[in-house]
Amino acid sequence: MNAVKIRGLEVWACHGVHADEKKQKQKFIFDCELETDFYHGAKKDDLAGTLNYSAVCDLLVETARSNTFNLIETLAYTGVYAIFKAFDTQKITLSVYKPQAPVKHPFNTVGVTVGVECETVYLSLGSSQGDKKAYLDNAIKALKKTDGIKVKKVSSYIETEPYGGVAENGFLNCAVEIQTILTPKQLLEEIHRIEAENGRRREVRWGDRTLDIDIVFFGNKIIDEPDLVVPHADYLNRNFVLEPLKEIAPNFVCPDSSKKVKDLPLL
Ligand code: GSY
Repeated sequence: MNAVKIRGLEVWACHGVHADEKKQKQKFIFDCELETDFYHGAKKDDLAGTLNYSAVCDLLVETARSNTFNLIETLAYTGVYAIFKAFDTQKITLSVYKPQAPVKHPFNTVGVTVGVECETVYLSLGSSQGDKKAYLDNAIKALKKTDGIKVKKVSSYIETEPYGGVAENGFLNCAVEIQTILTPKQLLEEIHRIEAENGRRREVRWGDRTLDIDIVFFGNKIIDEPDLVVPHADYLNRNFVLEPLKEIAPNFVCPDSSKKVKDLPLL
């Protein structure tokens, strides 16, 4: 494991619940640890092969100075999202300290820590109502705009027959590879938000819908909870999931079977 570390980065900015904290700058301190593979950067002695800690400091200072938050929790998450967007890193740990916080007792400092890990996730998108292509396009745009998500690959859009015996319209389907620092439940919340913003009603199970986004794989995780099953419970029976996945992730190893996606049979 390789990591770039920043300790004690000082910035004067306006964050706090009290009105005067929003006007009067006070001191905030960042500690940051970014997991990244700089083996080749070190071997070539080349800054391009690692994370530039000075650029990370610039980004954190800019994030702190250009916002005014009530909570250092929000400042910490905003910093984490900014780092994730700008740099290639597997793991981010960011602490924010507020040594001049309005606490009526002698104290050293107060602070919070956010720790996240980056996972590769495969999503299956489908639409069978209205302007189907526009719904898939909108979903991809919304994923790109979501904090903590980077869209890496999008498959071709394919026309498919309705599956499951309830929906009547033909579907347009695709698969999307994202990298995310959200947890599975946080990602599910964002997916539900994007579906709702695109007119999705949860009325008829298996029925026609403007937009459906399913999590097929979440890294190597196996999840079996009432509201989330990963890998997707029925993906092996759905050519409309497998075909686009074979296009963008042929060598992904399915965590439930250890088979590569390219070797999964179409039905
Ligand atoms: O769970 C996905 C929604 N859905 C689809 C779909 O996306 N494509 C096809 N072909 N049939 C479907 N039936 C349902 S429900």
